[in-house]
Amino acid sequence: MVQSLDAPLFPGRVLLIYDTCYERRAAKLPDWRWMNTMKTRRLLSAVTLAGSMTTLVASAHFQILVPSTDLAGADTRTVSFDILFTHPMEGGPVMTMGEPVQFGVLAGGEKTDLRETLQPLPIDSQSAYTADYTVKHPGDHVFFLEPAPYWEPAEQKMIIHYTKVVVNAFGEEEGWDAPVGFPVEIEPLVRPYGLWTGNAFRGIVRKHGEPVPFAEIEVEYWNRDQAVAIPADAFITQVIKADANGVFTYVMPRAGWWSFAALVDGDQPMLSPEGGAVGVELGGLIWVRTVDME
Ligand SMILES: [Cu+2]
Repeated sequence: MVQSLDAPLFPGRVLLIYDTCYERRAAKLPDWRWMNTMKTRRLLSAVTLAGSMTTLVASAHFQILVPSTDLAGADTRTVSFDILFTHPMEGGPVMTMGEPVQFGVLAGGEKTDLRETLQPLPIDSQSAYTADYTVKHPGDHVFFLEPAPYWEPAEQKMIIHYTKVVVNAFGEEEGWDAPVGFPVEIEPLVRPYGLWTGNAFRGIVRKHGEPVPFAEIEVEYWNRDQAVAIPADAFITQVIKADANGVFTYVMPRAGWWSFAALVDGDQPMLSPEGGAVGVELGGLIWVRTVDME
């Protein structure tokens, strides 16, 4: 979600370049107190970068697909999912989700369509979902979601975040690296569950199955209850690049859920709700959980 500002910014003229989410958050407030929020400070600092071309890292959207556990067992056979589109490190706002195109599980080499299990669960009046799944047999379960394309007017592009998360059942470790077959997908090079805080996560970014050299990956922590203070905007989204083989590494410094979003451009433009043909951001996301050593 990097946006180039190649138009000159004229002094004395307020040029608003922001995520539509901000607009919605602002609309909920009775006055201009929201001008004091961090997001607005980021906006204003971008505006004051007058003159030539600069780069604004817009707030990062992430598709959340987070289960109640990554380790299903006798006491946790039923796994519940949080499914929402938001900015996980900032703790919001929530962006509305259309009806998902795919939601399913890949286990034992077979895919099962789980769309019928999706339950609408609006958050802050925005469409989001939950779903329950009871594991039936041991082994790795790769849950996957293809959300409806999301129109981001501020960036004039459609966004599709193909998202997966792996849940192990009853300790049989088989299948965690099986590809879902998304157009862009992260192949984990680390077993993506049972991870300690401080472990490194590694993966290969693949587009149509082929590694993507120097792919860009955004990393965010799901900062539930805003437990982590954000000292400066640069801490919200960690930005890393893959190497020449499409392989990336990131060390996760805190217990909780982490998301890795490999971002590539779609091959084909899409029609926006406003009518024009626009570019498409394709994300390949994987969520992993870290646990503190006690
Ligand atoms: Cu957003």
